[in-house]
Amino acid sequence: MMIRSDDNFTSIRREGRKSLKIAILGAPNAGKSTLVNQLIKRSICPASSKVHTTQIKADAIYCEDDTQLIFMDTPGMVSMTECKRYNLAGTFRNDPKVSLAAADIVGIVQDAQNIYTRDKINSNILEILTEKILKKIPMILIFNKVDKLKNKEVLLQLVNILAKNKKSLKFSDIFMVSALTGDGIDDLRTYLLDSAKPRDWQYEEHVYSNHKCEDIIQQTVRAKLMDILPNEIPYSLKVKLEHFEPGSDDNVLAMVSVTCPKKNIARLLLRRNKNKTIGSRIKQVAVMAEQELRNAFRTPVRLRLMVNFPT
Ligand SMILES: Nc1nc2c(ncn2[C@@H]2O[C@H](COP(=O)(O)OP(=O)(O)O)[C@@H](O)[C@H]2O)c(=O)[nH]1
Ligand SMILES: [Mg+2]
Repeated sequence: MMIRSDDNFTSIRREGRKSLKIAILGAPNAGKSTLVNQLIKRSICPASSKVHTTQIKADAIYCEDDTQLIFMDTPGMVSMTECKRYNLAGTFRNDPKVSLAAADIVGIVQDAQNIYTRDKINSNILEILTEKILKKIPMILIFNKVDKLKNKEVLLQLVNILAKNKKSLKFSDIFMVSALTGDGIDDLRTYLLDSAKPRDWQYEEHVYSNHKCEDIIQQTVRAKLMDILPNEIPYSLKVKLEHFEPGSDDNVLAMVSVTCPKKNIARLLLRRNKNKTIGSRIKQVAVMAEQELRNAFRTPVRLRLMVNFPT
């Protein structure tokens, strides 16, 4: 009899639960990862000013009251040719499709600042939005980087082109946000919370990512290197977590190695910046990554970076 009453208790507790899986798609650099971080209020999806920062899909989880939102951040959509030319992992082509198949709703992120791409939906995205998917899964359009627009009328024009046209995709709703400043983010989150479906949660309440802490640390260091190093240089570096130690009071200690293909790149990282207050570039990377990881894990993080190069 005890067992049955426990069972009932569990099912009653779970009955009120709701969840929603959101696939976030968009061109490289549209701000997908930054947006997801804002929506879940933690920096667990590494973002940078360069393309191809996100190499593999990640679930980012946000819980509020009875509702669980699962955001599926994806690498930016690339064509087969780009994939081959830049030697990108298969995840770049495949992950957006996998996320799409699991989604309750799709958010297409459009960079409203980019005058070359803002008035059309990325062709690689259109390619994977098959008839079947369009019929089954509702879509929302999210204009990002509106903080960069001096003239907001542009947005109205873009809406007309992308959503009010006979040939355009059907969007259930349109949002205008700045993932950088947080503008419009609360509205979008509330909309998603309200759209959640009654069903059990996929993740336990305390889980906020399906990636391991170790992977988030490594990806964050890589993203900061991408922000701080010029041109193609960061793509040639190997970033590896050498040591990871969850400390006593919930804090984290990590050591990450950065292996450079050439000595002059190592020098670039290690040289003191003359007019910057914080010493070398590698020191700057460590400080920025530490800050972001504190925000991700909500616990103190001590990060050591080590630069290796061929002798
Ligand atoms: N000004 C501005 N920059 C943004 C905004 N959202 C993202 N960014 C920047 O755009 C760049 C690419 O962001 P990221 O999230 O890595 O894009 P992703 O490749 O789509 O995941 C980064 O330098 C971000 O700081 C925004 O709303 N406004
Ligand atoms: Mg990204």
